[in-house]
Amino acid sequence: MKDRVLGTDLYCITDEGLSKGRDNIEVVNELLRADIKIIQYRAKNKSMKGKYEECRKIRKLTAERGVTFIVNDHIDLALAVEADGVHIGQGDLPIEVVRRLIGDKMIIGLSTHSPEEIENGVRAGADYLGIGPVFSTSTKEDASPPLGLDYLRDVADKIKIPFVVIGGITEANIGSVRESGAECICLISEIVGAEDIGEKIRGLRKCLEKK
Ligand code: TZP
Ligand code: MG
Repeated sequence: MKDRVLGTDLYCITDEGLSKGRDNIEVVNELLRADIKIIQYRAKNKSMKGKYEECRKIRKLTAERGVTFIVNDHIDLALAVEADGVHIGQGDLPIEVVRRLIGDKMIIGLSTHSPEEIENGVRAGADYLGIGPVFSTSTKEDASPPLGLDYLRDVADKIKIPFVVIGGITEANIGSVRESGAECICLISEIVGAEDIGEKIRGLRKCLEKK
């Protein structure tokens, strides 16, 4: 699984509150139809049992298609459904501890917001880093201030492991994110909130092709 951590396309994250009445399973099916290769399950307002039931279904759907499945926040949930990895933040358990719990085969993604966090995350053994928010966003309640494209350009060349850029990315600005050094790009509201998720993904990929 680690041979294809991230890639150079889009990374999609679930958010039922933004999905226009569609549940996470419907959204995941749309993402799979659009040939998305990495999906993260992120659900803030749901019981653990509810999350488990959804993740089990998503694990099955993604495994059938060879799609990488990452669980946000919950190491126990990631283990329980045999996800490919877990994505954690700066306030979660230290990477070394997560690694001890989940072993070497699973992917660990870490959100970062500064060069120091990047350096520490790489040293601690993260498999990939999240860089963001690059632009301002209202999707994440406790998002830190936007880092901007100059920051992205500064760090992109120096990061020695795969990274994904996130936060406020839309069809209008995704080209500038790619031009600033991002290979893998993550969007939440722009994709899950689209009327037609497949069409939105095709539009986003067109913007990337032009770069
Ligand atoms: N982490 C940093 S910004 C963000 C997360 C989870 C939210 C990104 O959502 P959107 O809708 O693509 O701005
Ligand atoms: Mg988190």
